This record gives sequence, structure tokens and C-alpha cells, in this order.
Amino acid sequence: PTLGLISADLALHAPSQIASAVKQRAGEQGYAVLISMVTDNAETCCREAVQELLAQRVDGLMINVPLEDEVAQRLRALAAPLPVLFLDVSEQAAVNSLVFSPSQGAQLGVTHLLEQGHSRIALLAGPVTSVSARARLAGWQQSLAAAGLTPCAVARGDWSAQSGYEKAHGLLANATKPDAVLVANDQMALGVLRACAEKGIAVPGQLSVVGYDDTTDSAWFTPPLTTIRQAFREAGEQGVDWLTGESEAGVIRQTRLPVTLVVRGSSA
Ligand code: IPT
Repeated sequence: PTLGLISADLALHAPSQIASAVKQRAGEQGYAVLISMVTDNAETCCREAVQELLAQRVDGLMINVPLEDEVAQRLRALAAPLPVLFLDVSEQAAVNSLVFSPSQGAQLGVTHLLEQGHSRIALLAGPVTSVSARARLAGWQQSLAAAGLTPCAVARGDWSAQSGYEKAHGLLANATKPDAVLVANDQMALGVLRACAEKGIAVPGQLSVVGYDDTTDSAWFTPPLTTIRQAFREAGEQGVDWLTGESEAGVIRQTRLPVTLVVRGSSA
């Protein structure tokens, strides 16, 4: 038997760690995995990927590409009656999903910084084309508003370390200097740390940096990164178990996975 995985760019750490877990768990269960990668989440690219995997007669599909609700629903219809599990959709999408709670992650990051006494908090969000990036940004803004604060600056990167580096230079050049920055993923946080090192800004002395993901290298950054952990291995394993197990026909299953705060040296 075979599972199909349609993944966002595997050059990014999070999708590659999910794919690794999927491949390993599926292997343990006697399933092969066919991977189709889309670097563009346009609906046409995703439809082609679904059709390509259907043609190879996969027994179930996992889709880890950021998708709007309606697009996910149309892809599910395209693949029917094959079971399809989505990993990067909103919590509301009417499809089978396994997603980490973005509001909880945002709340954990904001609360951590407020507890450390920060109030000039900058936000470095992910790309507007990613549902999860938008949900994290909205969550940060809501948690800050609940504390009577507004972000002192907002920028958007494209998930890459390079974009984090470039946007950090912009954020740190503003008149109001942030005393902390919430970053939408660890790769961009790596770029922020590099920009700080170049500008002689001490982390965490002058700027606290909080990432998002806890990919396997994040504990090895300088300083080791405080971040919101999404347990990618567990998510990949649960996804495989769901697809290879018994699913009740016609019942939509939406699993929400908790995230946790991992405090390391980049915040104080
Ligand atoms: C999300 C990661 O948090 C982010 O770093 C980036 O890699 C993105 O994936 C790529 O699409 S995790 C996803 C399961 C919401």
C-alpha cells in the first residue's frame, strides 16, 4: 500500500521534518510514501499534484500546503472517495485536518514576553499567502490588545532566514526601538539573530527574540532560541496513523494539536 504526501517546499525545515516523520511511520506500517512537492500553493498546482498521486493509485493523501478553506474543500472533492488529511488549513475548514493551534502559540509567546516586562514588542510575520502565518499574526495582535498594547512595528518575511535578516534590519532601524520581537518561524529568527550580531545588539540584553516551530537546529543557534514548539514528528505520526486506520465514513475529523513554549537563551 502507498500514501501520498503533497508538501510545501521541502527546503524549509518544518515541511521537511514532517515529511521525515511521515516517511518513517508509514514505513513501520508497511506503507510506501510518494511525495509531490509544490513550491506554489496556487490551486492549479495543488490540483495537478493530487491528480498525479491519484494516477499512481495511492491509498490515502496527506496535504501539507497552506490552503484557503474553499480550496481545501475542492481538493478533497477532487480526491474523493480517497481519505485526505490536511495539515495546513484554518481550524474552521470543513475537511479532515490535523493542525497546531495558532492562537495558543501566539498567546504563549506574548504572555512570555509580558512576564519578562517587555512592552515595545515588534512582530515579524510569515507570508500573507499562508493561512497559518496570518493566524499567528492575528493571535499576536489579539493577545497584545487584551493586554492593552499594540505592536511597536510589524513586518512580513517569506519564512527564510534571509528574509528574517533583511526585515530585522528594517525593524531595528525604526525610531521606537523594540525591546522584544516575536518571529513567525525559527528560520526567520535565525536571520534576526544574525542582524542583531552585526548591529551589536545584545540578545537577550537589548532585544528578546522568540521564534516559532522548534525545529531540530533551533537549540543550536547563538544564543539558543526560545520558541513555540510544534511537535512535527508527532504530527506526522498521528497523520499516518489516521490515514492507515479505520475512518468513519462521512465524519469529518478535526484534530487540534497543542503547542508548548520552550524557554532558552534568546529571551529574558
Ligand atoms: C509552517 C512552519 O511553521 C513555517 O516555519 C513554514 O515552514 C511553513 O510551515 C511552510 O509552509 S508549519 C505548518 C504545518 C503550518
